[in-house]
Amino acid sequence: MSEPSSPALAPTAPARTVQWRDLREWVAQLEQKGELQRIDMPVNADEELAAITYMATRSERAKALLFETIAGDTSGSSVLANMLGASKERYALAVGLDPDLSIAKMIAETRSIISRRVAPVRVSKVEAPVNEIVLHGEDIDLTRFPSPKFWPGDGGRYIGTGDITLTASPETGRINVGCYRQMLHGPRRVGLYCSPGKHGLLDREAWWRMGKPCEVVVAYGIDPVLFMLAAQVFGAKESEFDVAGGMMGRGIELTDAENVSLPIPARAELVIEGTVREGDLLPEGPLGEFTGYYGRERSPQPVIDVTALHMRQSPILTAALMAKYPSCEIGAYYAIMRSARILDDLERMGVPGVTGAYAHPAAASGWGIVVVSMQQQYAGHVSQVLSLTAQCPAAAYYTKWIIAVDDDVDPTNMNDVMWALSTRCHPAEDIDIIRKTWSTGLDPSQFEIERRPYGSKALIDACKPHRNLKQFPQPTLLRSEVYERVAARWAELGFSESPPKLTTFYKE
Ligand SMILES: Cc1cc2nc3c(=O)[nH]c(=O)nc-3n(C[C@H](O)[C@H](O)[C@H](O)COP(=O)(O)O)c2cc1C
Ligand SMILES: [Mn+2]
Repeated sequence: MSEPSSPALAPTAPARTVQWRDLREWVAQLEQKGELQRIDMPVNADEELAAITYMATRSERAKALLFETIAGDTSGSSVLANMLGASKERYALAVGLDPDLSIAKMIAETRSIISRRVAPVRVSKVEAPVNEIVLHGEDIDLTRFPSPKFWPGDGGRYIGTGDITLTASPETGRINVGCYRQMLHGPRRVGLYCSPGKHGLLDREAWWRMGKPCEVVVAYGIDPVLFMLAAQVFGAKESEFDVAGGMMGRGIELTDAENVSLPIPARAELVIEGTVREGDLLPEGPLGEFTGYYGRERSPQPVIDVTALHMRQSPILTAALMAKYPSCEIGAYYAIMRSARILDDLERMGVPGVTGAYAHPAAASGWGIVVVSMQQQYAGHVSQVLSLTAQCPAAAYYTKWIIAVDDDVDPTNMNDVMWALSTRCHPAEDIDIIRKTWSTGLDPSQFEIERRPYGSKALIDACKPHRNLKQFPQPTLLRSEVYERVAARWAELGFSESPPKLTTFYKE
């Protein structure tokens, strides 16, 4: 057996400050740790960049890829792909954790990291590195920058995938940070796709109801913390900049814009300012998605009119490939953060006995399956944990399979989970289905598009049956004295690595 799963309570870790301030410094760290691969041969942004990224990332251990020469580029840009990807090590480097921690420990640490808040810091325009070059109006030509077309069926070139988009609520003034895809239409015209309910969409519609255009600021080369943060859901009253600052242990540096009242991330690589007017639509999409399929059909979507551009010399643009695991940019970090938030939700509800949770990234980037581990304390406990996990805010969207395992099973270890499913679960008795649950049009398992928002969930009890806990056979475990004796002689026996850590042993 492997290590037991993480404790349900978040440890009170000391506040950490990451060792880098922006994308460039983070890339330098990656290189120093052997986590960066530079590609200096010319690469075409049209399907070739994505093909190289997809092929390299068929292995979970793929490095971040810095494409230094994009064929035909006249802007001096390079493109960073797979910046986080399936790598828990790069996730750890981005949030200041030890890359050697187990996934279960990273989930536990992440719970404390995402609970911290540090307010942004204002810097003057002249101090802001993003203002090395500032362009206005007709001097701006976004077609000069590399904008990948990822998949053969994509509807266009996407300048924005690994991006952050800022909008403000006209009612509260609260600034939202979201990651929304952006298809390039022309030198100063960029599509902005937001799905229903997203804050960027709610903000822009609130401006339009007042008869005003919606101001936006978008950064296309962005550090991994702002990127991760922008793709997470926070409440409409929370400051997502404060969360990002908390994750870095340092306030996010912001500066004033030229034309809009929103701030500009001062250390970003390439930033645009603009407005989105009601009724100004152009055909957008589709784009190959995190599900491993194309998402929505091409449809008319709002367009940003770009009025100012800020950039550093030789900017590094961040591109996020959406694909089947392990090739998806939102691999490791989505799974870790979602698992942390599921544990937070279960703790808030006061569910006893939960010892760990994992939303495995191979299940459509952590959306499809949640495994929860627990110590059974009373009859009906497993059913309670399964139902509450299935519908807690952090897990309710999309998740189809909720699997409960005993606390001797590590939910992050799929070998262990399959063992539990195969030896402790009796399908005829241990599976319940809930229907008409919260899902998405991106799930292709129901063919009729209108049905897709209504999902269903299987609750799978892969714990030892509570009625027969006492009679349930002991697993084959080592006697602890024998384990200790062998572990002490491990090197002498000719093994070069340290002995495996075992924590559960045979009981007389
Ligand atoms: C690479 C990437 C691309 C994304 N593209 C979109 C998109 O085009 N539209 C959208 O609504 N959400 C998209 N998302 C998901 C949103 O970023 C996510 O739902 C986030 O919570 C949105 O922020 P909000 O909660 O402040 O609205 C994308 C996420 C990632 C990581
Ligand atoms: Mn938001």
